[in-house]
Amino acid sequence: MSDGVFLFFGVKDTKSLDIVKSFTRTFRMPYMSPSTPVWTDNADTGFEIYVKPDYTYAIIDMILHFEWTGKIHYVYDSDEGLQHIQEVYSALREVMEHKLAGPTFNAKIIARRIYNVTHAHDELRQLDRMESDKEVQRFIVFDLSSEQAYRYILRQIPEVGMNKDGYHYLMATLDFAHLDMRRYLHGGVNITGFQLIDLQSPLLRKFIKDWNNDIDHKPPDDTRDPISGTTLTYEAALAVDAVSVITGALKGMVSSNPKIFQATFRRKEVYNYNETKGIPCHTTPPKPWMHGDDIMKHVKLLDFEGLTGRINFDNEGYRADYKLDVYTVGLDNGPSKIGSWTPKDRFVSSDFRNRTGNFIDRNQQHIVRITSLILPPFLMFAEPKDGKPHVGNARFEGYVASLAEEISKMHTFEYEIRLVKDKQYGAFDIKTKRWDGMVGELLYGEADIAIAPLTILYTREEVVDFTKPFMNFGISIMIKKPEILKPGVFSFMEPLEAKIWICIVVAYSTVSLVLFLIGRFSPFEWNNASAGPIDNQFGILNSLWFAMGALMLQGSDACPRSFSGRVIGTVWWFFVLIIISSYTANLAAFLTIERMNTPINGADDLAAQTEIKYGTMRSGSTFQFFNKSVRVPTYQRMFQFMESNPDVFVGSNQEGIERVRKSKGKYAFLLESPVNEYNNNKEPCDTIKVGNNLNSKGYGIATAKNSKYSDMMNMAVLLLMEDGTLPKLHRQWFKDRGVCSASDGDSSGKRELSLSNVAGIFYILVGGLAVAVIIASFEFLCTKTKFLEKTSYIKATETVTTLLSAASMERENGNIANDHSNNTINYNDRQESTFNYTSPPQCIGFEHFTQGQTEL
Ligand code: CWD
Repeated sequence: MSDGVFLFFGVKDTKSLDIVKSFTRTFRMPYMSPSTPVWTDNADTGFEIYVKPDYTYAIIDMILHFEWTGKIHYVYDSDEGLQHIQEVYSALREVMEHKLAGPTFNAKIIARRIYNVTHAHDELRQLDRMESDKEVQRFIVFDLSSEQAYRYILRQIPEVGMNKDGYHYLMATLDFAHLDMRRYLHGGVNITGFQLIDLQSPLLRKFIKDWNNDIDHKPPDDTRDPISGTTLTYEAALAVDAVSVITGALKGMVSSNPKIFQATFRRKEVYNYNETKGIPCHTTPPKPWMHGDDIMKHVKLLDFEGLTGRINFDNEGYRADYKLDVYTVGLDNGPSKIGSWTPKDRFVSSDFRNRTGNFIDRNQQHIVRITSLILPPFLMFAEPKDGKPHVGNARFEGYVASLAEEISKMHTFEYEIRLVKDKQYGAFDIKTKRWDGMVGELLYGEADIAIAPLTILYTREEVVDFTKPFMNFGISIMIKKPEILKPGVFSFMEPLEAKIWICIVVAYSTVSLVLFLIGRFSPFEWNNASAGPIDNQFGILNSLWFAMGALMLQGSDACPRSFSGRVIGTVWWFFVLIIISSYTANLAAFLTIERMNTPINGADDLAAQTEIKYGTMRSGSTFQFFNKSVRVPTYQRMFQFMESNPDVFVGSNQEGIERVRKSKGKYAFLLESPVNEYNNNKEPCDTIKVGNNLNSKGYGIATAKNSKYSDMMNMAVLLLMEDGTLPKLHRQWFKDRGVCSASDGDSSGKRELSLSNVAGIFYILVGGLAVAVIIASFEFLCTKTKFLEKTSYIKATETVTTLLSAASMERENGNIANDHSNNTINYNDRQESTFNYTSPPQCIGFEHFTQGQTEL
């Protein structure tokens, strides 16, 4: 370092790990290693760059893919190998604990270290003897530290007779295509391994051509690769790529700042911070390398195609998007590619192989494996016929089973419906770095087609192919069906809201008052004395009576005489006309339609409360929808609520629906609309869908990426949609099997009027009668007093009459002048017309008594 270095380039193993780390960290000195990455829990690496990709998870995935259940002998020869065992062991333990590879998968790792490959012979013999049972399949992983070691082991295996049927080897080499497999072609043994360099890559071919032009041509030796004819090992390719990484990073630094190294080079020496020559290790405090951080930054920015595939690094300095081709050698089969492995998609098969890794006879017609899951009415177990259980595809019925049959008829292929092992749709698990569910089965070659309510999602489309949607849907809300509202006795009041009733009362009072005032002030409301007795009909009671008559569409005998009074009458009648028509129009609907007391009418209602809990399926696109809805505050709030109450999530749709049914209205389930609508139409008819769908998505048929089935399935979906088969299947499985009638809870169900609907008007009638009787009693009491008064008045009149007749007699006798002009009598300051009293004007009532002076 004191001579001046830009970065270290060297091998690193577990023994030197701490020293290297300590140096790189203290001096901020990048360290590029072609060794297998050494993973540590300690996060403060920071200055290490690994050009060799990690393949531990590739080993795990191959074990899972071939379902190596039972003992797995893990043979290794270095500390790195030991570290891999630990990772493989803990990953498999997790897979078994969570039954991610099915309930029967059970692998037991037995570690065997070989200290010297020359002694591997004895180890292998011991291993062969251990498993003497001929029927037992022997699974062995070789994780060796050098390519020479693999070559050596491959020479030893036939010597101990372990190159025969029943042996399965997994070589953790990255140079499988370079291994000599000629002695393994006829023994029946299966050997799988990885290949880092893509031997078909044009870049590699160009590199080799250039290289061969640069060096003396040598005749091909017998270690030449049988596939490509190149002898370039992956280690050499990694060295080339490592140099490209360094030059790429330095170029990047210069292009972002052309003067970056100006102060670094002086008199052909490297200076640090313009101060020290090189980077002395003994200064206190240590002076770090001035370009260390910048070099690391530019290394991590690199992304280019190298000889070992795409080269880019993650934040910790490990290769990010690399690809390992997976090759196998089997009976009479030379090394052939069976798929590829990437850190993101994991193992993607490109060949048909059975579970133990044997090739399926290619001439034999392949039975298409359709993966799906049980979810009525998409897929259900068919009822046994005549007590006999069904076999094969007849075990299933439903939309998916019918659709699979239609497609198979169209493209004439044989198929087998299988249920997805983990009952999942398909999500990427960050922990195991694997896709689960149906997507995982397609990706890892365990199924050919997925026909199920599988949502077309961007993340899935990246790893599998989807057809056009065969059904559209949206996320919807299912709640327990609320009680039907009992009609209230005053339900005839419901057509108008309370505010309108109040306004009508206010309008009525105001109109009556204004009419009364106008009656008082308008001279035209008063009968002129010359035209008859002075009279005004619109006292307060008559005004109220007039307005009420109009409101009840009955009218009254009192009519305004003045123009102003008639204007009031006209506008009031018009008002009444509109109000009554509106009321009548609404009344029928309010009395005859049953309504429910629905507490939730949509997502906003759900989000605004916490009393009714709500949740989704724990995995699946519905969960993802809420998880990713960062732009819609309502959905974001809903997800926060669900996350803080994790018990609201359920494992399956059936569980969610059952929970809605049993939670007495305190749980709402968010699920996809077809399943929601189907279940609401099934016994016991106690759930309903509320509100609009929250989004709009489609279910598609999925196939492995670029699979031969992709186009076939897409065409089938389009054809079946166009010829009406898909709508027919939808009707058959979703609509025709419904059992709940509209009256079982449809909010628009019509029915007869019940007494309780109209009971209120009977109450009003009875109440009115009672009030009338009471008032009549008061009237009677009032008039009785009057009657008594009147009786004395009559007596007085009789006296006057007597007097008058006496006077007349006297006049006849010549005593009194004949004067009829003033034949009135004062009675308690009131003058009452006997005619008027016995025959009062209609509808005037008590008013009659208050009119003051009247002629007798
Ligand atoms: N899925 C879901 O997430 N919610 C649902 O209600 C139903 Cl029916 C299914 C799974 C989803 N379709 C997927 O593909 O993930």
